[in-house]
Amino acid sequence: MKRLISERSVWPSPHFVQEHRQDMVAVCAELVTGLTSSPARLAPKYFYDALGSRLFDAITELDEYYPTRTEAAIFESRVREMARHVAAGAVWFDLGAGSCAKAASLFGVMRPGAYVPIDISVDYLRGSVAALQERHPALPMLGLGLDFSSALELPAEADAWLSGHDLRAAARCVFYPGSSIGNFAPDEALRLLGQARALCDGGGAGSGLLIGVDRVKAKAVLDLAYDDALGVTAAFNRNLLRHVNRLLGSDIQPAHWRHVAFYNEAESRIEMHLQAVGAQTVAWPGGQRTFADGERLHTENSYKWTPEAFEGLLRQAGFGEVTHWSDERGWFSVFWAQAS
Ligand code: AVI
Repeated sequence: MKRLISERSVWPSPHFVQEHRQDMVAVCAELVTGLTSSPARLAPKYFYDALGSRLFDAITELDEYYPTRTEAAIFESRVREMARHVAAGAVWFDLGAGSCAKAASLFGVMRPGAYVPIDISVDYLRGSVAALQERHPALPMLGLGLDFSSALELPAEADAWLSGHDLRAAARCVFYPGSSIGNFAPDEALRLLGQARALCDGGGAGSGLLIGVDRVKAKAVLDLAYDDALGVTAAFNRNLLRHVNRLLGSDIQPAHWRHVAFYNEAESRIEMHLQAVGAQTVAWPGGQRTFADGERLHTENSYKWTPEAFEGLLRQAGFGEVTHWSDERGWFSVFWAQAS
């Protein structure tokens, strides 16, 4: 006991580890490759500068954008059933935690043993985790700055933190709400789910993945959810260009690009593009590209799944028993996938 207390005191809670460092040379190279590809493309991760994150929060309040409130209602009404699957005392790994609000709303029923929010930047987590720690002073918390979209792997310091809290053998719950898995192409989603399974395997019995998934539905509903009447999603899409200008030093004129979003039924995905209004040349230090009138720049895919197809993906990733809960309209599902 004495040993435990002194080891724990080495880790004041919350503790933070910044694993990901933005490499500006690599970022610029990636942006130039995207801008000069045919068709041009920019990765959706560049939506989320400070203004983009606020615009996304505004999207979640729109009448047309049903996923956030539908998922919240599923959690609210089914959390007790979910708690029969998720082990009390589990270490929760919250992927893309942001404000940490979704996980925190489940703590009362789920009773985690530790909380590990993961986001690309620890700076973004600092404020939210500090406030959460005040509400849950006894819950060990570790904020991890990690770009899990390229690889979901715990840094050595996180392993040491778990050992220091005697949590190496505890069950693990990988929590990935918000249907962000839809922003990965199926092969990339499979890779990420496989890594989530490996993360679960590092823990004890009863580990698994709790994940929110947006479902295939009528095209009219999907089209509106990504092209709202107020134009908030259009602003979110165009803001990517401002962010790219800041990162790359380019001179793209957001006003000269039109928001285009539609459900591609053959691919089961929403596609978001920006379409050039008039021919234009975009320049950046060391390069340029001319876009013809009407030419498109691809900014995001958001894949929609049937429960059967997503369960198949979970099994392919190595998960065992799968359970899911959904809303009355069958628009959204929350899956629990047991690791072993
Ligand atoms: C973050 N992600 C789940 C959102 C989605 O629905 O694919 C991003 C988004 N793009 C436009 N609206 C919302």
